[in-house]
Amino acid sequence: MSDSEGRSQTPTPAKSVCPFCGVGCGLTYSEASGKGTGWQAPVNTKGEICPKGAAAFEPVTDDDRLEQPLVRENGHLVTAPWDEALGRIATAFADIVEEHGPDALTFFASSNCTNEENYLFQKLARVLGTNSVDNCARLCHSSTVAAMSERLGAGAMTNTLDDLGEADVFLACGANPAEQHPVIFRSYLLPAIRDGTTLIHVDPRANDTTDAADLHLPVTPGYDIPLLNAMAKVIVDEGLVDEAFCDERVEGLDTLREHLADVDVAANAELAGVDPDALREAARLYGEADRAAAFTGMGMSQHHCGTDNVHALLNLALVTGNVGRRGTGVNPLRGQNNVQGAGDVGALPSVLPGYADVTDGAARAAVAEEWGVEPPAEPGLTEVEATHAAGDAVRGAYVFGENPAITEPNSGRVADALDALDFLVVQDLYVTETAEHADVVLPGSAWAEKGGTVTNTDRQVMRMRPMADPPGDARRDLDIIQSVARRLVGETPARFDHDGPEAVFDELTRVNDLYAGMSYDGIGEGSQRWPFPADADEGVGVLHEDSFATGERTAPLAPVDHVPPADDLGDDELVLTTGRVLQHFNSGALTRRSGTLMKMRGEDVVEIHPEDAAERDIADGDTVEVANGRGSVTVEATVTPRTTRGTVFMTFHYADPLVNSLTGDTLDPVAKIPEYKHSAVRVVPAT
Ligand SMILES: Nc1nc2c(c(=O)[nH]1)N[C@H]1C(S)=C(S)[C@@H](COP(=O)(O)OP(=O)(O)OC[C@H]3O[C@@H](n4cnc5c(=O)[nH]c(N)nc54)[C@H](O)[C@@H]3O)O[C@H]1N2
Ligand SMILES: Nc1nc2c(c(=O)[nH]1)N[C@H]1C(S)=C(S)[C@@H](COP(=O)(O)OP(=O)(O)OC[C@H]3O[C@@H](n4cnc5c(=O)[nH]c(N)nc54)[C@H](O)[C@@H]3O)O[C@H]1N2
Ligand code: SF4
Ligand SMILES: [Mo]
Repeated sequence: MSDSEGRSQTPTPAKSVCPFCGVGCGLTYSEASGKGTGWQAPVNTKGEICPKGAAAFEPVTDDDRLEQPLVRENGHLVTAPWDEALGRIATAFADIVEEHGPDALTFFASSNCTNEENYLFQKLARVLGTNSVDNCARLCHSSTVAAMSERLGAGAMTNTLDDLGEADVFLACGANPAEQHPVIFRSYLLPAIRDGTTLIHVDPRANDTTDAADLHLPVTPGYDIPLLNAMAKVIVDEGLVDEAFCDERVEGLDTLREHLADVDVAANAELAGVDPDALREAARLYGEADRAAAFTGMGMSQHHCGTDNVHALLNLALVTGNVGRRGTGVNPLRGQNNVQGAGDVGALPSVLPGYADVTDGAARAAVAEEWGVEPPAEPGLTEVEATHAAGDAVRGAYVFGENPAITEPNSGRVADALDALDFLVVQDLYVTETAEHADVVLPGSAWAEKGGTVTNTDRQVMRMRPMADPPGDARRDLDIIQSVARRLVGETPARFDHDGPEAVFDELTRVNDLYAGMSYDGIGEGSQRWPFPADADEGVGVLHEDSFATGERTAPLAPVDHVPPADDLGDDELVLTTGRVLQHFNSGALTRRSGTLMKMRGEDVVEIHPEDAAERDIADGDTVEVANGRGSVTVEATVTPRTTRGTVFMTFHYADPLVNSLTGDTLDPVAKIPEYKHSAVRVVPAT
């Protein structure tokens, strides 16, 4: 179909990248089926995709897409011309800056959007005079990145998808790649497992990943440190330390040994809710392997001790010499198709493009040379911190491609915070639950309506290509950001007039050392991987081979102690942990609107163990109330032994039940990530 201006929502096939997870599968349009189909791209080399990829064109052809800007009039959102919507933003933001200074503005960038869009978005924040720009990497792997950057000098996957299959052992801790990174699981991990690689899965609930595991440790949520420390103790006691590697590449082995001296393996196993013999077996399998690769996910990162959780895992990898070689390492499987890139291009409050610290004067000067404006020197607010400051220090927010009303913790508080802002701008495809609080809503472009680059979980920069036009008066996100910026920044020398994404990427390569030397032509239909040194064709594969990314030959060990979860557990209470399923994505903004995916999984359930259910007179299929002091939801119970005793599980993919009305907002002190994976709740039959 085309509209009167010749815009077409019927896609024309082109080689692009899936808009959902960080695997980064090549995706194009099948004219035969009207669905997404894979092409032979850098990651999915045989064109394989998962059900979300197949459904990815539904938002492109959806009649419910936002087609006009909206502005708030007498309490209601009404359509308005672009000029008026942009004018209102310019006036409101200028007033806020004049009255309260630029740090009263906050910018939520989008890990669902391109490097070019995020680069210009963070540039806009900084040219306006604030470093308060963040993206929802904060909510997923910020703790992982904090621990890994401190210890190894880089927060990204140490290894590549291609070499991981050489591992003898996979240790997956708090990650469920069978559902969350399906093409990595099926095309890279499962073939190795079938070929003899042993999979150890540490997860409070059995899921599709566990089904492929040789050993399952059903840890109680929040108790990974006791478990990992006990594994380290077994490794140290049983002579499984790689002494040669430690001599050359590791510091602090004696201190770690002393710290572990008091650890009682059986007591730690009991605390963590796992069988001590199974824990010992896991330690031996990992410690004896020639090559062991660890994967770490949200079960580790989303705790108020998330950074320490990852430190405990890094200790294991370092003492056993499992870093810097093929088939080893510590590998965070990243979230959205461009969460890696959003950080790489500087959409974070404490770093500039390429992770240069904002407090580093030389780094600021280097950026100023390109922009003509120097970014501020003080780190800005993180997401959640910014939400908590809404109405006080923060008066205006620009939310680009995120849905915090559903996804930030303690949603009752989030809704109040969004309403407490003087002015909220949301740029999205739909009138989302967040947009309902907005003063101006800008209609953006879906993935298949734009070009640009995204960076996947193993650091490969790939190109997206447009296949359709945005519907109605909706515009490409890059054009929108440029228009807003030109209205807001006035007479500064900073450029926001690039002729398309390639010109923005060229500028990015000049200010981001990791991307230096990359180009659209060089990427072509393949990928370029960071770091991208001048003498490499494809970028560096395995990191930390001869020296760590810190520049040092050695990395320190970091002894850590158990940190009790923020919520105390009352006698009749259970632990609620939250996560994901294959068919839906994050806030569900796209997947809840997909007929195909809703047919596969229409509504949420709470998974509860049979003994916990029996104690509460709950039968499979009953409607129950899950509640605590923060909120309450009503949901159907699935009684299943796959979740561990004492723990219940729900997803956060639905607006109703809104699981984040139950989660707490205590933050990890280093990374500021919330504790999504442990909340105390009562579960009772609904009356
Ligand atoms: N299908 C699908 N795929 C996705 C997404 C999606 O929404 N849907 N989202 C993308 C994003 S943004 C991200 S960040 C990634 C996340 O990918 P994952 O890290 O795999 O995501 P989760 O399901 O949140 O958490 C993983 C597992 O942690 C377990 N867990 C809970 N608490 C604990 C604990 O205390 N300790 C341990 N060891 N495990 C625990 C949960 O039971 C769950 O199986 O997925 C990406 N891919
Ligand atoms: N309880 C609980 N809560 C969690 C988590 C958990 O495990 N448990 N996980 C956390 C994690 S890891 C993450 S990453 C966050 C995710 O939190 P969010 O980023 O808030 O969630 P998304 O659903 O990915 O939001 C994407 C938004 O962008 C819009 N969008 C998609 N594509 C485009 C585009 O091309 N252009 C524009 N303009 N808009 C677009 C979508 O419509 C949607 O509204 O949730 C966090 N919240
Ligand atoms: S595995 Fe991830 S990137 Fe690949 S098709 Fe599925 S959602 Fe898209
Ligand atoms: Mo995420």
